[in-house]
Amino acid sequence: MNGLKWYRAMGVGLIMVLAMAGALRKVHAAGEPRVVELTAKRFAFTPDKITLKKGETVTLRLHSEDVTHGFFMRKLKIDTEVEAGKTTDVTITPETAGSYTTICDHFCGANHGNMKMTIVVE
Ligand SMILES: [Cu+2]
Repeated sequence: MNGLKWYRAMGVGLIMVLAMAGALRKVHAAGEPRVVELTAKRFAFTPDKITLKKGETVTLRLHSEDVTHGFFMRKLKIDTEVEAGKTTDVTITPETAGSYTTICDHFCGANHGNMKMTIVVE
């Protein structure tokens, strides 16, 4: 094989590898759960009510705008915290329809006990 052919073969090979990598990335993106963005700030979650589909895997992406907050709902297997100014992901697949009250279980101030939101599964 002379030098020119070798370079051409390498070029074709490289293009094929890049094309395959691109195709794989697309497949992966299609399989990723839907993301629902939530914000925690003394003493509320925004939005304060979301509706999810039974059996659908979703990622709840919670951002704290002020201090550390908790995010807890045992039946939905949600038990996490989000630090001040940071974002935490929790991925769930709700299996039972109903209305679930999700609370902040990390003391964040005087009205902490009223900090809750509703997750409806239907
Ligand atoms: Cu809180």
